Amino acid sequence: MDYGYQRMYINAERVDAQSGQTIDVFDPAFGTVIARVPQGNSSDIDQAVRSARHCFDSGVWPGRPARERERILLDLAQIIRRERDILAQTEVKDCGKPLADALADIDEAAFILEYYGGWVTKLNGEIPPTNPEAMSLIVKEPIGVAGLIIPWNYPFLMAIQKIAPALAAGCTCVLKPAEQTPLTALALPKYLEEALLPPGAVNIVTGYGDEAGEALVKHPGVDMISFTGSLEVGRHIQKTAALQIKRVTLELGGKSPNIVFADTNLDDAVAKTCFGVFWNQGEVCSAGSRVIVQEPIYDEFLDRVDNYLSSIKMGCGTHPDTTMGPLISLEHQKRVQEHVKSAYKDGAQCRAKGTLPDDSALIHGYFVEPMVFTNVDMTMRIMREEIFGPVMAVMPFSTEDEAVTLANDTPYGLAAALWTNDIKRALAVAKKLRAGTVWINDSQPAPSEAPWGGYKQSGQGRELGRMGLEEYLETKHIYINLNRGINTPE
Ligand code: TAP
Repeated sequence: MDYGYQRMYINAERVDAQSGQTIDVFDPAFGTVIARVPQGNSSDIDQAVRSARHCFDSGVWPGRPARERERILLDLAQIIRRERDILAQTEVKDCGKPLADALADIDEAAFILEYYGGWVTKLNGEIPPTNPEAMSLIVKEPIGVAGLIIPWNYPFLMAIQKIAPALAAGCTCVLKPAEQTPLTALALPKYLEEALLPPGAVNIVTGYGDEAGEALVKHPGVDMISFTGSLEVGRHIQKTAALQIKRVTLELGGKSPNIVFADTNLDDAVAKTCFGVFWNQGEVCSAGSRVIVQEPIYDEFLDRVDNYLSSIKMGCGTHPDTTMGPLISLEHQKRVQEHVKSAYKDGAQCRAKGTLPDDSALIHGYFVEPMVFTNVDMTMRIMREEIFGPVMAVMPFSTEDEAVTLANDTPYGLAAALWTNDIKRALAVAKKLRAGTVWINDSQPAPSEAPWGGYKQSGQGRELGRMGLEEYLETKHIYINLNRGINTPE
């Protein structure tokens, strides 16, 4: 499938980059070019921010009656549901994930639009009790123009995860998709127009992070940045935005622990622990890649993981049997292979490997076989650094305290999972884990009604749920002196 040349979207027009330059987009299963998109730079970002600024400052979007804004978000959700197959197929070609996973992403994106659409008419303020001679109105207002910067592992879902709360809050926005995966974002404009979103409310600029992304962060017309991506870039963005005291929310990486106590139901624990490491090819910020297993069940746990590994079917995401696709790019494939080399060098042992696709047509795809390492300790890179690939590391523990210490021994704090049949222990350990999400007897569910975000260096702020909406809001206090009459003009 060739997607040809796809334009960016500024002020409801499809536009080229002002420089005329383009970026090639690859199908990671075959390593072939399937599309070209504009290489936007600071001039294009400036146009997009002006468009978003105008739509916001003129009140075209934030001044619209709440029920009309709600309607537009709900209509957009319906359109996305109608177009789910085509969007999911495009997502598979763009980022390699299996079709079933891409369909689930699109469905969740539609739900997120419905969820935040529902909030639009329910953003009440407060009247706190102060003194009888005054009244304080606490009102919520949109922060203004939001710059939205997203990675490549859930391209469409991440785009909607940011656009939906921004619009629900009354903000307008400029989205910069990842350079590797711009195609489903660029499919959005016709749906936005069908839902009757006004020009300028959503603008989409494709381009490189250090050019278009950097310009978005630096632009004085942008009131906040919502960023999802790596710790390194997140840190840089926070520093840059600090010069303008710009609000920044950061959803960064993780090295999530997965603690398996000996009293757990092993069938469930093994299946979901493996899922939590290997789904989406391990390209998941919350992947539970540090598996910590209590000594009495350590050997049996590993035997069962071997079986899981042999059931993984790698291949092209569009094939119905495929359960694991390629990594996103040649560069990322090399990065993951470097991590594997360093694990060997540090003395880790590869316990089991999956098998690469047997289809010769996929020889140039960016595949890396799933792997399980043992003989690891917390000094090794494999236990400390985010790999963002299908690599599991397993180590034994003895006591509950030891498990908690190992789990928290990381600068990250995005998520953690624990497996036990003892509810008292489950809650006690959950409270001690320093992570934004703790799963008890599960791994990876992230319902969009609940907040998502990290402790420590996994980020700041929250996405999803009501808290995710509040990131796009300002709070205003209006104080009324009730001792003074206010005359209503004739
Ligand atoms: P990054 O390299 O950080 O890129 C993320 C986005 O930032 C891309 O759009 C990128 O543009 C852009 N960018 C790069 N440099 C920039 C700069 N100087 N200024 C502004 N924007 C810039 O991450 P990635 O490799 O795409 O994604 C993997 C990382 O994302 C992992 O660390 C993963 O944990 C994290 N992640 C976190 C979460 C949550 S919810 N916490 C979810 C998914 C992924 P280009 O496309 O040009 O590079």
